[in-house]
Amino acid sequence: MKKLHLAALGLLSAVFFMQTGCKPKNANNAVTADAAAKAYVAPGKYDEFYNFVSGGFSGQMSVYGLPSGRLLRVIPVFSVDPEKGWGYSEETKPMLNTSHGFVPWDDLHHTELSQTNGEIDGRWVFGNANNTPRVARIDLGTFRTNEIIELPNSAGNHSSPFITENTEYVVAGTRFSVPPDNVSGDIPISSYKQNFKGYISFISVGKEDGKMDIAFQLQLPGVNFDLSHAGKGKSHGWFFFSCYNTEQANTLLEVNASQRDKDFILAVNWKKAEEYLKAGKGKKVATKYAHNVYDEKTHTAKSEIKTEVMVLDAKELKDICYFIPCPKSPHGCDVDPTGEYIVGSGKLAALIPVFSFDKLQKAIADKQFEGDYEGIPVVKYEAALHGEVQKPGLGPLHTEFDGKGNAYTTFFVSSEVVKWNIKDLKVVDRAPTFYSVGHLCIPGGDSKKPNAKYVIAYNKITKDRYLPTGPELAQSAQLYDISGDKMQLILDFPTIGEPHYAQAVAADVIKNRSVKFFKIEENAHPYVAKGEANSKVVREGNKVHVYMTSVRSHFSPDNIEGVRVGDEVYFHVTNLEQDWDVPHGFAVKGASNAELLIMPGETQTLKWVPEKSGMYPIYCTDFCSALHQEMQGYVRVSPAGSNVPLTFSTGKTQPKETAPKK
Ligand code: K7E
Ligand code: CUA
Repeated sequence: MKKLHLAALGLLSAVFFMQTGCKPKNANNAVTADAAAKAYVAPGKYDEFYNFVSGGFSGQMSVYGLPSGRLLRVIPVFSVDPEKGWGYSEETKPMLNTSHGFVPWDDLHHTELSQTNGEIDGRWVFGNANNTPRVARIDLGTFRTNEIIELPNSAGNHSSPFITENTEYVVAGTRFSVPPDNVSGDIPISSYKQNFKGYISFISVGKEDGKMDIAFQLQLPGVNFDLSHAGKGKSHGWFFFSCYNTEQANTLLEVNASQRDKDFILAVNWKKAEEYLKAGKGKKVATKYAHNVYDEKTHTAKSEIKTEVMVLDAKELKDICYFIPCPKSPHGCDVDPTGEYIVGSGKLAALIPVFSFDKLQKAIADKQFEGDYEGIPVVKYEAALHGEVQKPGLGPLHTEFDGKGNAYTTFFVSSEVVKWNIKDLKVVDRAPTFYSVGHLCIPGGDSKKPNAKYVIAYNKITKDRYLPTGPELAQSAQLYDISGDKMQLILDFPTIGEPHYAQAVAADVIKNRSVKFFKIEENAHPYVAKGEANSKVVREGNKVHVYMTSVRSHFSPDNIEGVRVGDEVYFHVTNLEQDWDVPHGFAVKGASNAELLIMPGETQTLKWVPEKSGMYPIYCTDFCSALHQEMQGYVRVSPAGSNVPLTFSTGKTQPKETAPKK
């Protein structure tokens, strides 16, 4: 009895601790009177910034306007999206192809905007897939995912898709070390230390077209790579990765990967790696990974399985990689706008170490090593250290910069954003978050030129902040004005999925590149119908191809007969509109598929395999005109072997006949 009582007391005090740990004291008066005016964007007025926010386990990316917090768009990336037909239309299915086949979901943690000379250039935004390792490139003309590349020898791609200052490379480091693809993974888990390896991929990005290719992979010891950021300015040519589980545990990592006092930040000299590559020091290794590209002319994606990747062994090629000790399971790994300071955030550490690039270079030149870790030199902690921020808060995770010499770090456990001076390492301000903040974002906050008007905190817990909605509550974003000395909370809004990293940029960098519609004369889709006169239905064996057009407010054809049970029907719908913001939708009763949402000038295909004879309505799903509700039609399905002729028509009482193709 007494024991039980004590246990209950222990639990209570644990709950109490968690609550006081989570909930900041001044929660009630956190918003001041002028906050509403600062976040107010009048109806019809544009926001000042685009904010690209990762969707976490939703697998998507969402786009908000700031400072209003208005949701502008959800961009489907790694997860199917019936709202837009993403992953349901024949044209987009190949985008989700992998070496494991079609994977309809993933977990997107980080967004990264492309840069030129260390400044955001507004061309593309990249996203990582944390489950089945992939990197996606989204075009910021169309706000659509244009390319996805899978990563071999990897499992969980977390320290990604961070980029170099001219978008030369997007990186991807494996979160789980695993046996490489060219050896059997069917081995005892207990053989981790002998057989598991960690890989980091350097994905090259085409200067003009953005096309991605794996330039090389680095083979490293079997640890968990967590986050990364590229050097910039003076440290351009280097990349920094945090890693944990240097204990190489394979079970109960919460205990077993927290044994060592320090884990590492890995410094990679990628210019050196390029030299080795040129000198022929790489090895081509057999593997399989998918590379999927969406073509804006054919409006169709192609998936290719690649079978080789170039690997550099960091153990043999000694001066590519160096480990820097970093306290207690580092998470965030952030580089300041000058490229001199590298901030490591140990989740369990009571301080924040800040490393100096210059000191690191000197330490390497002077061989100030404390030994090696599986053949990779370990630089002495003090030799690379600029200094430590003392007692900043509890549970540091991520840091962004304002370009005025300040860093802003999130604290998950103490639920706050803390502003500190990079040079003297003194805390200058702190603001509570509601609650348990993960990432944060300052527009351009990881570039050479931050635009530090706001910081946005992305929170994991919103208990008591919004109306209850059952067991799960939305995650949230909180916007702070940081134009003055003190951070000022001005807005709080729920988000899509679970936001991790986000990036923001002045609207002017992107808004004028926005595509308004696709030119119909440039449409090179093999099943396009460029005008109603070209609409038709063609049978090829059991495949029925419908070349359909849509324009306000009818489909052509809108009456089809002669389809049989057992047929595969492909509705290739071309949207003939040549005007902004006039998509048409397309749906068929009973189809085990989503709708299509076809942009002006585009062709998209819905595959339908009718299983019962009968009458099947089709209709437009997007309210496109006053007579949108009239935008409908019928498909008659007859039993297998029926001799009802294949006919189609629009606005005719006598459907015209077409000769069945042989
Ligand atoms: Cu800190 Cu996946 Cu970037 Cu989330 S990670 S918070
Ligand atoms: Cu087309 Cu509604």
